[in-house]
Amino acid sequence: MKKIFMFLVICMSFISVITGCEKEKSVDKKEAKEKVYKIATDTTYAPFEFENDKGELVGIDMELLKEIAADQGFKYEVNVVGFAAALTALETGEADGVIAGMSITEPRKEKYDMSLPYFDTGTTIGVRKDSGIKSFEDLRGKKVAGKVGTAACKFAESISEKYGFEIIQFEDSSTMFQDVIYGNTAACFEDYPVLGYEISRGLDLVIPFEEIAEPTSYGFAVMKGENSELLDMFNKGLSNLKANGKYNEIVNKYIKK
Ligand code: ASN
Repeated sequence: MKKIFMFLVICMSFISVITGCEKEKSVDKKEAKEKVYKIATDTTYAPFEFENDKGELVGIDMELLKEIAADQGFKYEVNVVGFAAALTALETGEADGVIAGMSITEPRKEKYDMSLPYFDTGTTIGVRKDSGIKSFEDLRGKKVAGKVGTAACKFAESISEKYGFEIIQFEDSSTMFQDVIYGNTAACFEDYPVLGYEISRGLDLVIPFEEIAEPTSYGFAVMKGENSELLDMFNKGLSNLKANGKYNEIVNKYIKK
């Protein structure tokens, strides 16, 4: 009899633990739908985030975020702060998430939780047509440009000693591109989808070789262990958009084959 009683007590407490958890989970979900998530992003980083002729913030990231939020039913606001500042905002809790053409890299995965990959990328360089630069070797003794905190700039740092060049850092990609056009720096290190897109819309630079350094993919980031419900919704929404054709629709709008 005593044994049966003990068994019942254990069962009851187990059930209350389970229902307790369930309750918390459903409150979390409700909160997630009511909360206005703060999403930080880069300044001009076409075709992922940039202002169109009408002054509207558009791009693959912006449209994916909009459709994912609609699909998953969450609210958000976007803060355009620049890439390094977006990461700082995430780290200080001013932002809940970052979408900014952000590469999924090993060091970042230690600090942030990153979504499923949503776009292939990798690093290349942009140079002036008349520069004669055809390889990293040709950068010896020269100044090159990189954007603060980016994977491309970290890659430049990793090979700067080997190829003997100095890196000048910029806060945003457009100023960095202009610096190469003016001839102050000999090359800029940037992601090929971004540089390629800008060249296709008239930026006066060329990509001198085909090899892509450190190929990876873009992902959405939250601080490690935080905002997991937001990351889950992003991943679920992204999968739904891939399945229902909206993902392709958005990408094809910007990248013409
Ligand atoms: N592509 C950059 C990185 O992943 C981010 C950016 O420049 N918006 O580091």
